[in-house]
Amino acid sequence: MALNRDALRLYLITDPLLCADLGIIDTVQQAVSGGASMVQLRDKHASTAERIALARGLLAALNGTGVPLIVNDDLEAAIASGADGAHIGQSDGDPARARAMLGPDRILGLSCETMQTVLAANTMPVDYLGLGPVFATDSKADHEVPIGMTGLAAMAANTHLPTVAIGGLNATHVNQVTAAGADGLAVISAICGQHDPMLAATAFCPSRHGGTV
Ligand code: TZP
Ligand code: MG
Repeated sequence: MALNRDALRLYLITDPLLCADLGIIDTVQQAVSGGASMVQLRDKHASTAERIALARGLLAALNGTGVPLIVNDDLEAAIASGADGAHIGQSDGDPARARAMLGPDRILGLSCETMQTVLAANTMPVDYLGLGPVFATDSKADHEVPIGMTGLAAMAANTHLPTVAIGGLNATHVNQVTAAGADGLAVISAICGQHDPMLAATAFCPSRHGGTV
């Protein structure tokens, strides 16, 4: 399992509607120029063939950057495209089965919305946990009850696995999320659909613009 914890620092998740103007590939390229350190292709309505094609395009765009590409929900697309891994939720099947399909080297992420699921994940063959939603968000329909920064801290303290916080987060939350013990922030709307995705990503990465945070 080949995940570098640092890759979770700024995890961009793509949304086809929010990225419609600029396009997913340009959005990702600009965000990575601004410091996005991991990318997830997430499109609930695409076919596997469409996901494979888009993932291949993204892999070409990311080539040489060292930024891993993860495919949401679709193990077949992750494998066929040559992506670096897959991300699944609690209702997307057994993580052990996902691991068996992906093999030992691809990255496998799992979403956890409760402490119970975090504790269960501690003995599962996954590489990182997505914890949230921290705050309510319009980017995910019917999301679970927000855990808040307090819930995030409790959940991060109860796992040895790398963690990324998700849900309603923007650049103003970097310090709080770090203090809560998560390795990074996963975001959709703070970057996708923003006028300047590079600038939007840079705001999460103080060292890139000489900040002191
Ligand atoms: N899972 C939990 S919240 C969420 C997902 C995919 C959406 C996060 O989007 P945003 O715009 O960063 O709140
Ligand atoms: Mg899912």
